[in-house]
Amino acid sequence: MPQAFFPEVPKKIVYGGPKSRNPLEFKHYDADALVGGKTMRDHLRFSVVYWHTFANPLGDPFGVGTAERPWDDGSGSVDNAQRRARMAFEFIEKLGAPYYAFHDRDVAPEGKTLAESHKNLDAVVKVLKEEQQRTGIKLLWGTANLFSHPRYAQGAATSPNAQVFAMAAAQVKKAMEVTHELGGEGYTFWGGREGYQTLLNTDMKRELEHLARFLHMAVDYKKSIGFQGQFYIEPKPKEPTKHQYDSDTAACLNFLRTFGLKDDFKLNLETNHATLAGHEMLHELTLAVDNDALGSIDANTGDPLLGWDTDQFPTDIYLTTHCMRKILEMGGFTTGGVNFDAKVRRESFEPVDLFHAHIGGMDAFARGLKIAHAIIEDGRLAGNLSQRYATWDGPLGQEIETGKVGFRELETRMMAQGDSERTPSGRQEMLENLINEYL
Ligand code: XLS
Ligand code: NI
Ligand code: NI
Repeated sequence: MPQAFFPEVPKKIVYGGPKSRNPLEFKHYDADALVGGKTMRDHLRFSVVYWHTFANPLGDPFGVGTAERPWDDGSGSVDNAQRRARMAFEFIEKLGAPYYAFHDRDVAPEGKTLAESHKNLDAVVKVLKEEQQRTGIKLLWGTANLFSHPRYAQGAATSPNAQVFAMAAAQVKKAMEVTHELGGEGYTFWGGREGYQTLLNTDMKRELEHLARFLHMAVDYKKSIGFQGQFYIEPKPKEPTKHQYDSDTAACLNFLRTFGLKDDFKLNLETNHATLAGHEMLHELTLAVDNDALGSIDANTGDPLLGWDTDQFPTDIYLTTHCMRKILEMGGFTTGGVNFDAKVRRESFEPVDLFHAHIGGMDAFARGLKIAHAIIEDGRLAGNLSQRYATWDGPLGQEIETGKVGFRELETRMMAQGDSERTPSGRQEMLENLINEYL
């Protein structure tokens, strides 16, 4: 398929180095370059999302789509979807990303019946499979869209209607099968409309139990078909519902533990969702890593002045540095990757804008990776942290941590001493400066 859809873009986006002024070259992402003995390609495992990049017309609540997508004839036909699949692979191949991700309904149109929807999906999956084989591009994860169709307006697995739950189950079953068929390394459950608008009409306890039942069914089915991919839950606090059940890392961990699902799921963390939850991405990442639950990331960013999920491409090096620092600290991705769940602005309507956006995101993460690696090698940040907790490694701290003492012993000790010593300075500004030394 030589250059059918993006004639203005070279066959391959190459690494031009930091001095390059070519918008269609990488300045920092050099796939084969080694960082700490591992290639950038393997560290970052970049993934392109089908929904925003290939299937989003760029509409907003005030206006229709603006995107010029010459490969799209607007018919919504299977034929059109197959052509879009070829285009998608031309794009990903030129970009040089090793992975992609999709929802069932991004790749193929929903039919009038479930059987027709399954058939449509199979017809496009055939093309996806061919293109994966042709290019070597792999599927990071698949998922099902359980939020666009009107039947899901009041939830899918958490619908007050058991019929809707059954439809969602059938849809996820099929989406898991095609993910398995395409060799997907994971499968994501984002809550979609699993949440509520008002508690006046909602039995929250029952809905959460249904969600858990649904996920247990998914785990059972996964085992029955021999699908080895990692399951992910993707936290998000609001939008589309006022309260989403999978609101943040802490809520997800609590849910997974309560319902005996912790061992079967990891988290797919998205920066913009962290912001909406009132957390920094670093908080979400840290909590996930601490609980052995970080699987993958949806790399994007919000706008600090806007309160919704703007899903912008990440350009902030501070953010990408923190992301990569946590990922390096956990020993790198296994099944996950840096998945660009991001869309170009409505004003950026030309196909070439899709390249600019991804090149910028990949460069921002490549720089984050190099900087994070250097900060870890430097060792001062980690050294400061262990120093700050040094008393916990001493006799008193160890007695407390190992449960050798209780309130009585501690009171006796402090009575004798009169007061505790003062904790040394937290050195926040010095540490912030340390990070900036590397930016
Ligand atoms: C929406 C979510 C969605 C998931 C996949 O906000 O980020 O795109 O990543 O369903
Ligand atoms: Ni996402
Ligand atoms: Ni999002």
